[in-house]
Amino acid sequence: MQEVMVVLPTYNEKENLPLMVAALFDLNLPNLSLLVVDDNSPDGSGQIADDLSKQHEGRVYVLHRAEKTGLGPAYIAGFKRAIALGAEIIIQMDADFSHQPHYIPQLLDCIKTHDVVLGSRFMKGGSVDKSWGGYRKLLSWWANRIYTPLILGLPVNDATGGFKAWRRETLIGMDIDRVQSNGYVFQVEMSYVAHKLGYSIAEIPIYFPDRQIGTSKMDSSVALEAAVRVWQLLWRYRYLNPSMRVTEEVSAMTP
Ligand SMILES: Nc1nc2c(ncn2[C@@H]2O[C@H](COP(=O)(O)OP(=O)(O)OP(=O)(O)O)[C@@H](O)[C@H]2O)c(=O)[nH]1
Ligand SMILES: [Mg+2]
Repeated sequence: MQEVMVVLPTYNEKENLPLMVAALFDLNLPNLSLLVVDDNSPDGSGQIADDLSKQHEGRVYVLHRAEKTGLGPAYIAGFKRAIALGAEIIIQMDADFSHQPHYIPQLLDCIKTHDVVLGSRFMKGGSVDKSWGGYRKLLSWWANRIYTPLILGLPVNDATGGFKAWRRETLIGMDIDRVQSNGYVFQVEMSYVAHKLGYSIAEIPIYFPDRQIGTSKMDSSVALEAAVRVWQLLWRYRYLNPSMRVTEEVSAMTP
């Protein structure tokens, strides 16, 4: 059975983290472990993660980073550690329950036949929190489903979606150290690099509830900035093609 590792970035998630760990283990997937990536949260999430790691020895790992540098660098560091720990399938998800653990079996099913799977809010069957007003919903739908995919030629219905399953070979092949962006654009950049390198992307519909506990701390989340940065991605990766995949043998990630 393939080893699955959930990479869970945390910054001030002391209430959500124990609930999330319990919910993940409640899935009863014997080959599932998790890696918490904590950026020295002032609320002590890192200590809570260490305690959980002791409680669930060999199933909960913790990567402590000295300072908060944003979601992108936290994920890149987490992916590299998960690969070093031998993970075959890597799941990325928020710790605030906007990404609901019960979708994981579906992600795992789909990753058998695709190189990356995306939990999608804006495909048929997907949806966002019922409290979102019409304007917010429309703007987000347009940005994720029309604007970004159209500019980049990216065949996804949720460009900034951050609930994904990756095959180990996909992340290695993408040479993820190249990915520098943060916030919403990080999610776009990862999917775009995968697509340009010819990896197959599947989507499953998800319902995305707003966080119930804690506060948002996405730093570069200004929508307008993200909209401009999409053009930068187009330029930056204009020559990227499937012949440029990195193999496990020459990857800097696998010594
Ligand atoms: N390690 C780390 N985790 C982060 C950082 N920024 C955000 N996170 C975590 O990344 C996930 C997503 O961040 P959120 O604050 O929920 O961002 P968001 O979903 O845009 O905002 P909300 O709509 O308020 O939920 C959560 O699990 C956060 O704790 C960071 O700089 N470092
Ligand atoms: Mg959130």
